[in-house]
Amino acid sequence: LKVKYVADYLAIAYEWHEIDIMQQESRTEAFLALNPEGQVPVVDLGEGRVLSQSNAIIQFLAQGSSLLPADKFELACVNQWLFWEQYSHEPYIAVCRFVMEYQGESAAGRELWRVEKGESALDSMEQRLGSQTWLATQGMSVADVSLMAYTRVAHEGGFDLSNRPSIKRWIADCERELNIGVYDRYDGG
Ligand SMILES: N[C@@H](CCC(=O)N[C@@H](CS)C(=O)NCC(=O)O)C(=O)O
Repeated sequence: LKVKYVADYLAIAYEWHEIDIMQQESRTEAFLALNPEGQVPVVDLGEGRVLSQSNAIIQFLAQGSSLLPADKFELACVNQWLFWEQYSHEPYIAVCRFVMEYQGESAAGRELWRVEKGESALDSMEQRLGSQTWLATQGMSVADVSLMAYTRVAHEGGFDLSNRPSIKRWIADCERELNIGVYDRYDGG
């Protein structure tokens, strides 16, 4: 969805191919030829240029736009949050959501250590967003889009945002800026 949000925001045309990982569609010969890791998202840019890793893709798409600063230090600040997302947020928030939404586990069935790390990640974001409108820079950047994607569905992984007003304010800001409805979910179309 991060990729879709960025492409739509920047009015970049694309053809969307839905891959059902639960049906092993990311394990076909054709898919593995695109990404040997067998993971979505993957972007095929043509002429043999294929990119995987969501944050690499959105950073590529956002070059030259308001979502990616030209200033070297500001760019590094964006990268700081993109790396943080992959190491300190996604493995906990997204994985807890996966086990609940896709594997049918209850909140109590989540691994405790992941829950603790996820809560800690949300606490870090709440603190940051209590003093900053956007995570990395003065305006919305790909760091916000990246972190917003799973944070806005964190409740589906058993995380409670109700006591985190700054995160809720920031999600609403991102949704408004990206023109994503509060209850708008990707429907495969
Ligand atoms: N670090 C990667 C993670 C990608 C990832 O975990 N993709 C999941 C779906 S969200 C997937 O394709 N899982 C299938 C599998 O690993 O077999 C990114 O941000 O793009």
